[in-house]
Amino acid sequence: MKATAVANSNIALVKYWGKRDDKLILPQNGSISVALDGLSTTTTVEFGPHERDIFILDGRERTEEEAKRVFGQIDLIRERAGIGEKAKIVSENNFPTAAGLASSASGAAALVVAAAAAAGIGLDKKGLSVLARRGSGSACRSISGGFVEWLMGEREDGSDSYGKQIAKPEYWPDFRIITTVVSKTEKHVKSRAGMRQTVKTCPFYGCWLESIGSDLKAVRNGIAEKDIATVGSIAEMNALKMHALMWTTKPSIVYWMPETLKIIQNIVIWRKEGLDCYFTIDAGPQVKIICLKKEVKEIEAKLKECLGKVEISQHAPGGDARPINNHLF
Ligand code: 2P0
Repeated sequence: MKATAVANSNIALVKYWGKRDDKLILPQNGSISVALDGLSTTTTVEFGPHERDIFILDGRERTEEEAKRVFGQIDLIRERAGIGEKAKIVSENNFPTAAGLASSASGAAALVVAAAAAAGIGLDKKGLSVLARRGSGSACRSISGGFVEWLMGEREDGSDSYGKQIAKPEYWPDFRIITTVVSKTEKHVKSRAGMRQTVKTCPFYGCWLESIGSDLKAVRNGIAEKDIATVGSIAEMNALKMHALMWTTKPSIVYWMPETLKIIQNIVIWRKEGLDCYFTIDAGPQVKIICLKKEVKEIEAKLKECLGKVEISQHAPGGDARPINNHLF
């Protein structure tokens, strides 16, 4: 009744920002992401004679309130498996949890894969993705590796809203995301609350939804053709559109820091000078750079020149979430 799984984080090229159903976590629009090799969560789940559910993340036992989402997912698995035993869950990220590198996605995906295996329920990738979605929307895109589209679905029960692989990591092995950590300050508005407020108050939300179909199509085609200019430029514009929504939400949500703007302005200049690089930004100040392997060295050198000391790392498309044999306890 014990199992362990590892899952990669993912970065959206076409973003998810807004729900049509808060409880089931059903999105207002489809999104596309790439799994990040080297940024992962490992989780061990054991169902057994524990007095209560226990969740330990990065060496610290979490409070009931902090563990609410995790225990909610465990309840779904218990219900599915028809078991009543309590769970001990130990989880480790190989990157800083609050650095804006999407730990909720890899966390909820690793949890579902480990818990389903520990409970002895066989689920296919679609079933796992639907359950991962219930922990955190973006987590449904971390069950499969490579490039993944979250199909928004139509059904009220959410059974057709899941992450579907559109290209394996080996299909485009030279694709890279460079991550930067410009600030480690905890974000002032969590994604969940921020997107709810945007749907409610942003006057441009309808425009966003109208433009998503063409962004999804262009990025899908760009991936199929391994066309970095198409994927990068559409992803960049899509991220700017999402931040325009955030800025024009009431009260406004501005995640950018001075360094965020400094990097994006430089990327535009470097591109004019002939370097093929594009940016994307999530619900935080960190800038992620979209490029090909052959440009990484030069981009990293330029980033260091522009920012001085900055944490950067490069990530190829990562693999599927999967069970492993090395348990954490
Ligand atoms: C994304 N983000 O597509 C977008 C872009 C942040 C900005 O998915 O409420 O942690 O758990 O579904 O998945 C972050 O939101 O939110 C996110 P919930 P989630 O990657």
